[in-house]
Amino acid sequence: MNDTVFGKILRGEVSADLVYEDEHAIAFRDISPKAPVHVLVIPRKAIVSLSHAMAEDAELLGHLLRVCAKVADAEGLSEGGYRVVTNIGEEGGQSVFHLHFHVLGGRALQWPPG
Ligand code: DGP
Repeated sequence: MNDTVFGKILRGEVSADLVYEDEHAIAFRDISPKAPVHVLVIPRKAIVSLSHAMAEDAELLGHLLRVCAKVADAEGLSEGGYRVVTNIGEEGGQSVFHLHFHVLGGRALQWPPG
């Protein structure tokens, strides 16, 4: 079983500052924010990373991106712009092995990332 701290948040065993939830996804504030707005959007389904998503997850992946945009809008980021990132594997900087999209904004973001 792919149990992670995000699994614990989904089960209510670890508390989180939830900003959105529906049947397939939840969104909550990152514990270590890298921007004034830093929200994580995760599926309820335990998928390890984008690399582990299957063809049958295509609709869910689209939904998660729509949730990212919805959260960004609710956080007031749509006009100024924002970034959506998913880290994959060790070299991609992934530390929690439950698929998640970072929604970052509220300041001018640099490119390329480090
Ligand atoms: P990544 O490095 O891409 O796997 O991002 C994992 C993010 O998860 C990282 O920015 C910190 C955040 N995080 C880790 N543990 C917790 C937690 O218990 N609660 C919350 N809200 N965020 C967490």
